Amino acid sequence: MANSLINNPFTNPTPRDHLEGPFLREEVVLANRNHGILLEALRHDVTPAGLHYLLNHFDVPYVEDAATWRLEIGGRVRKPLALSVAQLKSLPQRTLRVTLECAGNGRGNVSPRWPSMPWMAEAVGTSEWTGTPLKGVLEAAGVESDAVEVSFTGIDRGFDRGHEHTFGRSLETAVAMSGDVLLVYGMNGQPLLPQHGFPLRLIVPGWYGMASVKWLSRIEVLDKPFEGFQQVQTYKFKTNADDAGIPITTMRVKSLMVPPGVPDWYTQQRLIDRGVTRLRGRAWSGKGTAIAQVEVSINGQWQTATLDEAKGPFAWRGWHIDWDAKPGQYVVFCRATDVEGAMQPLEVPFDRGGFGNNAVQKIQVTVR
Ligand SMILES: Nc1nc2c(c(=O)[nH]1)N[C@H]1C(S)=C(S)[C@@H](COP(=O)(O)O)O[C@H]1N2
Ligand SMILES: [Mo]
Repeated sequence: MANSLINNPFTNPTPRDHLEGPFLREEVVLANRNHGILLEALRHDVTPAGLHYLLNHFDVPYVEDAATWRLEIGGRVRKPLALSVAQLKSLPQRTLRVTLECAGNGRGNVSPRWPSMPWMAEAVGTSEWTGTPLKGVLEAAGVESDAVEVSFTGIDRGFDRGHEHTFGRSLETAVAMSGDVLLVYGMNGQPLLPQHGFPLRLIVPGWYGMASVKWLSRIEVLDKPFEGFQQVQTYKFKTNADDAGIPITTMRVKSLMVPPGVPDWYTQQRLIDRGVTRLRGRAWSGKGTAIAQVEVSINGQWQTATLDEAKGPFAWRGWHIDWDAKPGQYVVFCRATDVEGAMQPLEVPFDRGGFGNNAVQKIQVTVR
């Protein structure tokens, strides 16, 4: 049969559209592959690696022998390089505690929702990432003066909306050259796990997760903007299909609560005993912006939470508050404000792709 007669479902996919109501089979399959943090694990300052959320567009590459891995640096550089992980490990080492959040976190609560990975609230985690600053490697390669962007490409490949591509993203040169962007080989003091980018990934502190390219194999310095699918065709805030969109960059201010009390298995609703109970959670923002305040609302009564010690500019901040709970039904939520004055909205902001939902997380609690 001639190729042209084969109706290729990848290059000619069924159109997707917004929907309400039950999750589709495709969304459930994605949710089974890409797990979130268990919200009780928000108790940990540093998320144990196995509890960190996971977002993979395609398959996790099988890297049998890290010794043969090379990171190529090319494009508009004076001296193209191909570095092994061992060579990167011999360069100045830096460990940064960084909270990562998926830009699609909260998509499942947007109405109508875009069919994709249906995150509710749990696509966030904090790790101690160890690597070497990208800046030093770019300087060693010698960035040409006409450089405008730097692109980063993994080795995972697949299709999205008819386009075959390898996962890749870019940063403006000035962002790439900020000393905080790291070429990472360690997570919480251990080698990266396969699903988190072994043997090498990028970490872009303060940005939503898509910027932190896993299985990083090529860096290209460009004299014009990068046109990769994941840069141009997605990760834009849009109000409708014709909207050119605003590129998604740094994280919006947000907070989450460790679910209080005990859950019901099926509904995951919460039950606590009367008396003083400590509510705890985490708050974070993007760009290294500190948290100024966390407020807690219990059936509409606002109180200011106590902030725990800050653990670095890019890591979430713990908070707590004591609640003398009386029997009844409650809706409990927390709201963070950062030092630039950005505050979480009470209502879910609409975005076409369900990106950037930083609305407060409302928890139903029964006190007995
Ligand atoms: N190569 C590659 N890098 C990637 C992705 C991917 O699918 N492929 N997903 C990105 C997205 S959307 C997010 S949110 C983070 C998730 O990182 P984690 O799975 O280590 O938590 O990785 C980013 N880097
Ligand atoms: Mo993501």
